[in-house]
Amino acid sequence: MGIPEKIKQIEEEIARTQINKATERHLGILKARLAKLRRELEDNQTKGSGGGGDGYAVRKGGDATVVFIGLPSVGKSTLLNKITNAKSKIGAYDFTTLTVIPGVMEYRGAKIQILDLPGIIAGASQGKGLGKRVLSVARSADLILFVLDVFHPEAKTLLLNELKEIGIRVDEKPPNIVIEKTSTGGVSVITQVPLTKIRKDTIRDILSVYGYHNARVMIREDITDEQLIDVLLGNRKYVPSLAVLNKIDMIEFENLRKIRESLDYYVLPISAESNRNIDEFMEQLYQKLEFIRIYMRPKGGETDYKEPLIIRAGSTVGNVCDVLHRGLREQFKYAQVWGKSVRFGGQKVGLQHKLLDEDVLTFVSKQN
Ligand SMILES: Nc1nc2c(ncn2[C@@H]2O[C@H](COP(=O)(O)OP(=O)(O)OP(=O)(O)O)[C@@H](O)[C@H]2O)c(=O)[nH]1
Ligand SMILES: [Mg+2]
Repeated sequence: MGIPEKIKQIEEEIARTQINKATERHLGILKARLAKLRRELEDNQTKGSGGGGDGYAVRKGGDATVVFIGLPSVGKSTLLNKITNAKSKIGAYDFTTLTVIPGVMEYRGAKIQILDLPGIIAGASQGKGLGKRVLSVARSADLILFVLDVFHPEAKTLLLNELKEIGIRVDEKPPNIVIEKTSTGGVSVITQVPLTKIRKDTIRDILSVYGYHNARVMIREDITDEQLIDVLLGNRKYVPSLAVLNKIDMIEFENLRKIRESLDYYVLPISAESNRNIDEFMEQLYQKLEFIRIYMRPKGGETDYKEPLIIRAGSTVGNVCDVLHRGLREQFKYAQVWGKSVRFGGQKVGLQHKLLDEDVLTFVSKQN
């Protein structure tokens, strides 16, 4: 039996099996096997096409990358053209955009790369429409923007599922699990919180599907079997998101209120065509990307407050080195920082030091 047939067999068995206490453990094993087979299939496919078959080639640029995901004709290209210098084709028919169209949104000193994609339809992750290649562009995104319209505000659920199928976890954190292989002793599971969604024997079963027969597993949060499988597969991407509801010019305010009430997720109402809420949209995009501004001060010189360096929150002095130029790390002796991240102005810090918004930074290299 080939891999696709095995996958089909397990999928059918899962569909047939009722979920209850008695079948829980068996289902866990089935899910683990299914995920493993799917990855094998994927690996074979990418090998067959020379390894480059996964995704359109787009070089990341700017200070962050945002990817537009939405059904066809919801106004993705209209929105891209509104906020960037790009001229993506707009049409009153589905699949107007056929490839990745990049644009750059300049906002508050940040250059945000925006990628407009072809529309996504149900089954895209299995290759429908322009499918998998389109979705996989989102793997490299710093933020996914769900573009919904007033006619299909519920589409986010479908889009989330398609992304999930290709290994993208939206608005989730990587599960807090550490797995260490050991040479003997079987699988020991150490939990720091009570587990309510998975049993310890299921954990052992799933691990054994992935060839772990001796291991120490440290679990620091209440996880599901799917989350454990994600960790074992190791190729999941965790990407935050924002959602807009476009074409609000086409409905009455009362209707808009009802739509928003019916959704269990937040949407920012906009109209790309009639320019409504676009400023607020750009602001929310910027906020969601969590940038911080760093002012550089040359040693013994004046701070440059005019052109701050824009980096993502959580960045270290070492990250700034990498952004500025290669070789800076090798030359690095120490840095001095003034601002919120230090206890006193001019404090000496190392490469691991985490910077905060509006810090002033001076590099001292080995030569001086
Ligand atoms: N009324 C109204 N129409 C809009 C709005 N935004 C886009 N449109 C129209 O919706 C249609 C589709 O717009 P596109 O920007 O091409 O949509 P898309 O999501 O890029 O579509 P695909 O590339 O096919 O996936 C066009 O006729 C646009 O003029 C809006 O805010 N209000
Ligand atoms: Mg388009």
